[in-house]
Amino acid sequence: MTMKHRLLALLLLCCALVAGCGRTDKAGAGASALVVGFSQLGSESGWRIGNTASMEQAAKDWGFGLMLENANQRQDKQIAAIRSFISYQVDVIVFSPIVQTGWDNVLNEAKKAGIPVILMDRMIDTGDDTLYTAYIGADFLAEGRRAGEFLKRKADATGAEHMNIVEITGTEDSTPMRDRQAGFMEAIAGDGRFEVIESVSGDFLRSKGEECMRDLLKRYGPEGIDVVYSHNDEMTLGALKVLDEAGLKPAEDVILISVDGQQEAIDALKAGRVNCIVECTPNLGDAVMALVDALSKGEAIPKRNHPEETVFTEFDDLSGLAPRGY
Ligand code: GYE
Repeated sequence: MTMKHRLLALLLLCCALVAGCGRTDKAGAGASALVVGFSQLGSESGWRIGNTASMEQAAKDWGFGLMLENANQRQDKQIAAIRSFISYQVDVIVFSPIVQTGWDNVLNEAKKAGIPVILMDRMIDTGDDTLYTAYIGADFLAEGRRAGEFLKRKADATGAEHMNIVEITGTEDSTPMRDRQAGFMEAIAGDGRFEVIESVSGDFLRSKGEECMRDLLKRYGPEGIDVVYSHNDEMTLGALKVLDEAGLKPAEDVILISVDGQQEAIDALKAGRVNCIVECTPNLGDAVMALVDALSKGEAIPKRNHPEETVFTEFDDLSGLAPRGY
């Protein structure tokens, strides 16, 4: 960290402390100077931006100071952010690990410093479960299964005998990528109607989703792809652009299954341009801060916490759906 960064961080911390003082927090405990260090992994999607906003709002609502660092998709930056939270002795560290591996060292440092760690949104691979206090995030396996279940329902409805599926995956080695894939494969396993002809990584980015779709279409031709299963809405929106340009009718010529439920994709579903969106909620902030609050009072908290999620499909009446907010 440069001197300038250090001063800025100190200033942010002071603001956080001042903001925390004199405010009645949600739990009614009165003045609170609790500081949460939050390492966000990036701003790659509408989901991620919504998630950051949810954390900021919840910190305000609970009267906690929030030191927020955005790693712009780099694991080394996340590790550096966690180290800075340790040296500032924040009360709790919350972070959203970009990939599953490579966290043991820095988490051991947090443990030695006695700072509890909450994993938010994504999990880590570790042989030592004591390196984090709790995980809060979606059940990505269940999300993948929901995507597969929809496809079976769709195939039943159309009477299709064979479907060529291409999968556009999220960031390699990330929890949602691994488990959305595994859950989907599990749901369609043993059903001879389905063949996954290729999986390519679109890194959860709209631009890469577009690139992947262009390349897949070039290689398999418009007749060669029946289904696109995309691990998030941003990549789906990128793929939609390519299908439009190729003169194909999205959701008719090619079945589109997506994950997240951000407003732009829901609008596309309502317009008949996407077939199914598995919900993944970014609104985790309030539940995270409730865990922080419980920890600060010395209460035991559950190790795994999943929000409730649903699925939106072309078979549903979505006219009453509230604005998504992300
Ligand atoms: O689905 C995607 C984002 O980890 C659940 O990351 C999150 C995923 C989300 O970039 O849009």
